[in-house]
Amino acid sequence: MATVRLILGDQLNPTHRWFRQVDPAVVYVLMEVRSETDYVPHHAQKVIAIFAGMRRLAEQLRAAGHRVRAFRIGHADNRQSFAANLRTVFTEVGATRFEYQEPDEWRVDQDLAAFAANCGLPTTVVSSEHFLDARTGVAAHFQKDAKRWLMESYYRKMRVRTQLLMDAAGTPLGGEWNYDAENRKPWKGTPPPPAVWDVSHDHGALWAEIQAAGVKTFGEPSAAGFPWPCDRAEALAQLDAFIERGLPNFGDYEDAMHTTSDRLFHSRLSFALNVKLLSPLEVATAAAEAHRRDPVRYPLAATEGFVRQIIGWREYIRGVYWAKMPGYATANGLGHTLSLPSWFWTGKVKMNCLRHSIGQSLQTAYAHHIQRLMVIGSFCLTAGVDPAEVERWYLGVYIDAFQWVELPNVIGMSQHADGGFLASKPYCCAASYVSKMSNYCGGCPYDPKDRTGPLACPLNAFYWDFWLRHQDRFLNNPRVGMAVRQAAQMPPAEQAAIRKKAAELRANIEEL
Ligand code: FAD
Ligand code: DLZ
Ligand code: SF4
Repeated sequence: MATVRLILGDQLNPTHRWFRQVDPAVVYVLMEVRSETDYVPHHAQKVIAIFAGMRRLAEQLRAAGHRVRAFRIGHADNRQSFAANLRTVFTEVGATRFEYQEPDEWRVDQDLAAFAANCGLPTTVVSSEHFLDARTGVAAHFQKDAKRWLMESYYRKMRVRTQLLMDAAGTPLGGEWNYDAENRKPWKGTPPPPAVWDVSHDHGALWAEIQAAGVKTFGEPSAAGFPWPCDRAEALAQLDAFIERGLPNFGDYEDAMHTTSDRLFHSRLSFALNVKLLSPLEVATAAAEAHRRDPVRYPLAATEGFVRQIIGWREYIRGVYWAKMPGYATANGLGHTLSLPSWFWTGKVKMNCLRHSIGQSLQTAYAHHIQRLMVIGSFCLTAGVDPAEVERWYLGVYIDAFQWVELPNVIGMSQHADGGFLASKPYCCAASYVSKMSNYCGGCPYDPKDRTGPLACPLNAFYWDFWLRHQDRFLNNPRVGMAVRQAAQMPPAEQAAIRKKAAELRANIEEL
């Protein structure tokens, strides 16, 4: 009699109730497999971080007395897929029961359900005990046939449910639910960004194993001085460091970008959260508690902004994913078909904002929200890149990219490919925004003030051409109607020059 329990690469929570009791009749299985490393090209650091985390959890479970069967990527007995390896283990241990935690990815969920239906063993699916809400919680909150689900309304419900940043009367602290308007300052060098809280692992041997197994990756592995946490203690130390050093200025500079700091005051906790080393409730509670202790050092606007990302956006995005899959993956509401430029894989582009943001992503597997949304994503949206190609790139490149969170952010928030279901406006910008929120334009060969000249910033022609191309769709959108009207009221000659410039840029997209 043996129960086999599967632990996926993003289920590294050592506090899960599974592990509370040692039971010699239970065998935990973790697998480094090619079916997971190869379904999209992955950044080297993402593969290393997931494998390192799985190995550390396996070690910890063994040390606590649990039975563990771990498949390493290069081992001869590894049949390189969940199903094939599970069958091996079932035979090895004489399995009589199979259990797994609810997967977060639609593809894996489907595959495991199909496997369970055919494996001949009674199977139980248990909660991963990570999220605040059920997969269906967001869908249940909104009207079924609503054209748009507004995050803000769901977020308020989550504030009430968690009682975070609420006063005794049941109203939001400070009287407002959302302080976003206070959180849009550019950063000009002061206050200095906090000393970084990265760990520094040497994963040289693991990286050699990954390469020897033939796993194809891209990006800088950083195997020496590897910065991502691989266990809960390291993740908790990073949470503490963020609260202490980053949170006080998180709000003010949340939207700022600068060549001298790849993160400014952002937490870099997304990897630890997404592989479940940290729980969203403990992260949001730590921030709210800091504000309660010292509201001067931890302003309400900063704290509320951070808490909203975790209990609002993160949960809402997950609910949209489960409500809209599998069709969401192929949504292309604006009919965009341009191929992703090859420099997304090399960073070799002259546009300084993109060179910096893509180069940083390839080097570090990380970019913060505004780089993802308003530089890289906005370029793809206004140039008209096929959203499925954009989605594939984002899923591979970022350390925190798991499809349940990545896909709605790319398809919905960034590429507006879902017809505006998730985002109430297309998030896009011209050079004026980049110039205001960063120092990128200073080191750029293009002119941020010009729209159509030979050295005009490409973002400008793409931006205005985007509104011209899609004016019928967005003219009545209260959030962007003004920009659309501005484009529509330009003299015909100027419109023609913008369209011509954008077409030329598209034709020469590899040379930008
Ligand atoms: P912080 O700015 O410190 O924010 C704190 C936490 O809030 C993050 O760690 C994250 O868990 C959560 N959060 C913030 N914004 C969002 C959001 N929009 N959706 C969900 N959670 C959010 N996040 C991912 O975790 N994985 C992805 O693959 C991913 N892809 C994205 C793609 C695009 C096009 C965009 C616009 C955003 C994407 N995000 C993704 C959301 C966000 O950009 C990252 O969570 C954030 O940049 C991670 O860095 P951080 O931990 O320093 O975040
Ligand atoms: C992303 C990833 C990678 C690169 N490798 C593995 C792996 O070898 N084994 C594993 O269990 N999980 C891996 N993952 C994460 C999965 O692709 C997938 O995203 C989650 O397990 C499903 O939620
Ligand atoms: Fe980017 Fe244009 Fe500024 Fe260059 S000028 S950094 S391309 S916004």
